[in-house]
Amino acid sequence: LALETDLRKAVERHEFEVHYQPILSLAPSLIVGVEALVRWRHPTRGLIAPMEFVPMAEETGLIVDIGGFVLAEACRRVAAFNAQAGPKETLFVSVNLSVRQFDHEGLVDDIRRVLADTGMAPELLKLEVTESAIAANPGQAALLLESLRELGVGLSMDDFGTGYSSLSHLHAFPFDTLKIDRSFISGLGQIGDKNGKIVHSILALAKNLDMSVIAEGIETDVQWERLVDMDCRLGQGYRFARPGPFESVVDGAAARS
Ligand code: G
Ligand code: G
Ligand code: MN
Ligand code: NA
Repeated sequence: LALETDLRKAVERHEFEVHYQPILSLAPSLIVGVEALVRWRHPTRGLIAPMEFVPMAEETGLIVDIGGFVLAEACRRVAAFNAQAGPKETLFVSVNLSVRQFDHEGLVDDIRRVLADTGMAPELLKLEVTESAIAANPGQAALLLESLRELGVGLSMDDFGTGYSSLSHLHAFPFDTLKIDRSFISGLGQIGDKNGKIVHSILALAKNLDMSVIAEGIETDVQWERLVDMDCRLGQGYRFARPGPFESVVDGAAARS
């Protein structure tokens, strides 16, 4: 397969880069963290989005190497930023973990080493895990997530509401943050607005469970206002910033606030 061969070469040649999307406090809007999102800098095709290669990277297991790179690079970047930032200006960084990385024996040690090597504060690293990653092997996931939690890092359930049996997962796994999937944010403020009730319920649930919430995919002022009305504290989306190189998104977000 052409893509698989290319992807193997890309890993050897270090053709990946990390873009960042700001995560903001919503009232007032202020950058508080970033989500790391991988891109492939292909020698002839230019910048390739993860949708086009992450599935193949997961199938082949190459995501273990790629994910390791993303983690180290993101921690290096954000730790360097935090080292020169004031105490109230430090950022957290969210890194997506693939289920294939769960199978990798050395994951916890790798993360511990990255934290030590980069000087990244553990409490400012958040690992994003989807419900489907957990559903694949709940027993293994529970043990792994507990070990990660012991490192002092945060755990976010990504794409919340799109997987299944999410409620039992919330209860059984040590997540501290819920990321509301953007499919629930998109209809906010539109006629009918069923999503408003769902988002409202998710916020109440998270509050009862003492979890933070991040709304994903905020694209409009109306969606933003509805979330603030519902007391949703954190969010990300094109309304504020698209993912981009670290310097540009962080400077851009600071300039707008
Ligand atoms: O950046 P973009 O919106 O195109 O991301 C699309 C998808 O790719 C998202 O579901 C995101 O979680 C996933 N993704 C982006 N970066 C990474 C990464 O570093 N590791 C993993 N496992 N998934 C990623
Ligand atoms: O699946 P995950 O939540 O990790 O992926 C984040 C993805 O969502 C990235 O691909 C990012 O580019 C995308 N994204 C971020 N903000 C918005 C937005 O406001 N609208 C849409 N449609 N996608 C967004
Ligand atoms: Mn994510
Ligand atoms: Na998500």
